Amino acid sequence: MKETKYTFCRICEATCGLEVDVEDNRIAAIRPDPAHVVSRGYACVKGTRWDSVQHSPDRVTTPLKRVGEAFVEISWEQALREIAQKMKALIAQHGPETVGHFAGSAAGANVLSPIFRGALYSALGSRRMYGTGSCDTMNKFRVNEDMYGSPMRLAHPDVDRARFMMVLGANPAVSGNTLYHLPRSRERFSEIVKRGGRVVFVNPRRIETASAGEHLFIRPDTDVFFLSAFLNEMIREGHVARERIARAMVNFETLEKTVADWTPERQAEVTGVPAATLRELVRDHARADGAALYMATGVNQGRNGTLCFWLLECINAVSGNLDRRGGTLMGQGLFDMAAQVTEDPQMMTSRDRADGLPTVSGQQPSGVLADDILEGDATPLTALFVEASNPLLACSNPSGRLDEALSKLELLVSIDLFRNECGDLAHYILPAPTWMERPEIPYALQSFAGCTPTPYMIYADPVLEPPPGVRSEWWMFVRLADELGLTLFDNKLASFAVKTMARLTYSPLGRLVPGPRFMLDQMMKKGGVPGVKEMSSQHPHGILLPENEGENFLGTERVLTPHGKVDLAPAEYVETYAQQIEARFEEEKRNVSCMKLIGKREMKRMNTFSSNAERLVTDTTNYVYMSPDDATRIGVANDDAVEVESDFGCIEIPVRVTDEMMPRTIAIPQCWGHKDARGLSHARKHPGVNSNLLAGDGLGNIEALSGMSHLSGILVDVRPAKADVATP
Ligand SMILES: Nc1nc2c(c(=O)[nH]1)N[C@H]1C(S)=C(S)[C@@H](COP(=O)(O)OP(=O)(O)OC[C@H]3O[C@@H](n4cnc5c(=O)[nH]c(N)nc54)[C@H](O)[C@@H]3O)O[C@H]1N2
Ligand SMILES: Nc1nc2c(c(=O)[nH]1)N[C@H]1C(S)=C(S)[C@@H](COP(=O)(O)OP(=O)(O)OC[C@H]3O[C@@H](n4cnc5c(=O)[nH]c(N)nc54)[C@H](O)[C@@H]3O)O[C@H]1N2
Ligand code: SF4
Ligand SMILES: [Mo]
Repeated sequence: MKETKYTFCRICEATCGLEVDVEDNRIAAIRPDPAHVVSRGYACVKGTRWDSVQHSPDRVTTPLKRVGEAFVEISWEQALREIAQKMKALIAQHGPETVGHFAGSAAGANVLSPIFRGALYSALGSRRMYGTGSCDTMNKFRVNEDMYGSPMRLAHPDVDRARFMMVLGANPAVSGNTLYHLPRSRERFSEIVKRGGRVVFVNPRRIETASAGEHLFIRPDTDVFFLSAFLNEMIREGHVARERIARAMVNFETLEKTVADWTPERQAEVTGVPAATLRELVRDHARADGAALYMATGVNQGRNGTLCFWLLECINAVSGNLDRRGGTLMGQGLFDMAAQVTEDPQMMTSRDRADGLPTVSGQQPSGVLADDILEGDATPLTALFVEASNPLLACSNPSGRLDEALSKLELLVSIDLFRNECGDLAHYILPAPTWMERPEIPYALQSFAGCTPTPYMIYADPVLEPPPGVRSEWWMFVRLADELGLTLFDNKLASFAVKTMARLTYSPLGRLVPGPRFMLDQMMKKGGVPGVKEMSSQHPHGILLPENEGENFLGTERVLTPHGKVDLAPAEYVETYAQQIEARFEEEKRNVSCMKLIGKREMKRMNTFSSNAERLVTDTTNYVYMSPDDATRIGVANDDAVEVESDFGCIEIPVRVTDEMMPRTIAIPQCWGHKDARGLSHARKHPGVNSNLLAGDGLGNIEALSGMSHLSGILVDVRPAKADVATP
């Protein structure tokens, strides 16, 4: 019998509402949910064609063990027992820090997994948590901690009331936006223009979202100079909220001094943004009744991600736009996650790695993963769990060094829906449910920190029954702790309770024990919204919560710094800035005519994993995009193959010429390169090229304040390929 169910998509942070027809536990159709309280009938093709992933014949539905080159099916009991035994042996030899964990982007959508993952590793005594957070956003968490007192105290633009917005290094219409909830982004940005405001997208590529406003080219990885000059010009012109600064912020004078040398003319030498344009932007920003600057992945992945986000947040704060309607707001979620994480030393920045690199918000830099395995300091990393990730394609992998490292591990466990490239190297693959098979509320930052201009809550029951052989991630972590004899949550009673719950969950008594649904129910009720039963029966499209009117952060106990004020000039940033910025400027001037490589997200592809969806991906390869000027200079045209070479590797890839690209910049859609994917039958047919073979790893290629990998703005040489073959 066909039944229509309501849920929300968890492929990206837009979490659009979906209407799903289900028949015999299979998806018959997926449509955008017109009644969802925020997405209101918007969903993209990745969401509406999710059935192609969900029902892929390649899905792993039972634990697999590698025996030689082959994978054999084993029971959960055997898998957990053998993995725990191996872990015990390695820990006995090297200590608990020999075990690490790597969480990918899809793990971010899973609200329960981190709670139990954290409990397992804390009981184990290992802080070796890596993840794709150091490919996308660790710099932001670092800055939040230093300026506002907690990595999760994260401001978001009040898009629906702003009258000026500047967006650097993000493409929300394609990406669905990050770290705040913004479905229907193009429409909402267009509204700003209709209200008489301005929206400016600062980007080396004329992006899809730019049609909602204006576009301004900037040379990759030079935003730090642009933002310095913007801030300095703003201060010089007196567009500063003196009373707010005096009342609620510290170190304004230091900030003022730090950027004092940056004039619009000076930044123009390397950014490509004319001085007059910058002045006009500063003027309009100051005039607007509500203005917000936002930056994301493209800038985060540069060499100055932390300094850029610091300057950007300072512009928002000093101009008086932080914590006001139409500016940037600090949301309130079901509970105060930002305050709670300050009590967990693992979540606060530490520098206890031997190489001095920081652990930010609980994550060590993924760019040193290969080093930690191949060259390990006191404790070599010999065992790694990879949850919802495909680091071989997603992370910097200079000339395949990460492949070499992962294949040297004594124990590699992939927790995934599929046998991806990392799974091919794994000793065990543990199959997990898809988001359609989990009960859930939206991403932690939305639900627990209120990062959304439209406060709302939604809960979705599973739309489908998972295959009988798959197990939830939270269950795997609890069962492993059980096998290893660890006490979870530092509390014998709580530990006993969750272990018993896990033991029973997939037994015939499973329906009687409180599971994820119960945990979510408790969280929601404590947070003052209806529980799961009422939400699923009465509010399947979500409920709107009271709007955030601002003026509820500055000067309150929600500022979690020791002095209770916003720190405009954390000492380490000022020092780093003083040490690096002039040298980087000189370097940029020297390199002004060199080519730089950036990434490009595509509508139909979610990182590495939608490439196996037949109904989504029909392109046979990825391309390198370049401007007509560059194509003429290099002497290539559409479909010609070029070699792209960096200090770290060389790839061959066909060309697409487009005036979307800023001259001297090329873009290559990342997360392709599936040629060796034995477990991904569709992706293997159109492998494309892995652009991360060109990215560097190790200490010198990591942003030292936050541990972010340098994945955008990489210097490259581009030349016609020697062989006359267009595709790799
Ligand atoms: N369709 C699709 N959606 C996705 C994903 C996907 O793979 N496909 N991935 C998801 C994930 S994991 C994330 S983290 C988010 C990311 O979402 P976003 O933060 O929006 O990231 P991108 O879409 O990569 O956009 C980054 C932009 O930065 C620009 N850029 C590159 N270098 C620079 C620079 O130095 N300066 C400036 N100013 N701009 C620069 C690029 O041209 C690009 O347009 O998207 C999520 N959503
Ligand atoms: N050059 C360059 N490189 C980049 C980027 C860039 O902009 N430029 N972006 C970076 C960013 S922001 C990110 S986040 C990474 C993305 O890197 P990853 O997070 O590694 O990539 P994904 O393809 O999203 O996820 C990988 C795996 O998660 C599995 N999966 C999906 N859902 C679930 C689930 O619910 N549970 C489990 N257990 N597994 C699941 C999929 O099957 C897939 O095999 O790439 C990074 N790499
Ligand atoms: S925009 Fe993101 S959340 Fe919305 S349907 Fe597409 S992938 Fe899903
Ligand atoms: Mo990401």
